[in-house]
Amino acid sequence: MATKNLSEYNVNLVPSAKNMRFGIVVAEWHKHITFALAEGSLITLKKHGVSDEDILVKYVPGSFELTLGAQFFAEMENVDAIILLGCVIQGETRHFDFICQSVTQGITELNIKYKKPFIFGVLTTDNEQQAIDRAGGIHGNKGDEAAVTAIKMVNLKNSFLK
Ligand code: DLZ
Repeated sequence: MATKNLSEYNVNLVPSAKNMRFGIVVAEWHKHITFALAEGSLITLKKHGVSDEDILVKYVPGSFELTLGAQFFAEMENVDAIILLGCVIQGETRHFDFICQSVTQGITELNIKYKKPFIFGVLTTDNEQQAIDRAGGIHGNKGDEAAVTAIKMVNLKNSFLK
């Protein structure tokens, strides 16, 4: 099966993000990957009209802490959506399963609890190369995809409020 390029999308289907405000939580584990994801999200948000002062970036130690970091954003900052960026690479132990399960479940619960978009920008890969390929490599950048998803979801929510 062909792998989707995470940075390719129809620009015409992305609404203007002017006046939207975003939080980004970045896990420091595998930071050569996650910082590249953050760079992708920043560039994409700005490309669609978000101003520098409307993008807040915070860091957590690992992907396991992304959920709580995002909850802090929801409770203490006035943001329309929060993008969670991490990278979990399969190792020799079952840590991978526990972290992936925790962050996936955590993000799902945050979406429901706060009724605002929390975007899953976590790479879960078998090895480091697969992660590099999706952090600005041959398969694009998951950070770009997460930013586009965040903009679309804020726009969707706003469409119900009009
Ligand atoms: C402990 C751990 C391991 C083994 N692997 C990863 C990983 O691949 N990606 C990641 O983001 N974090 C990893 N962590 C750290 C946990 O997310 C968490 O920070 C610690 O378990 C807290 O002590």
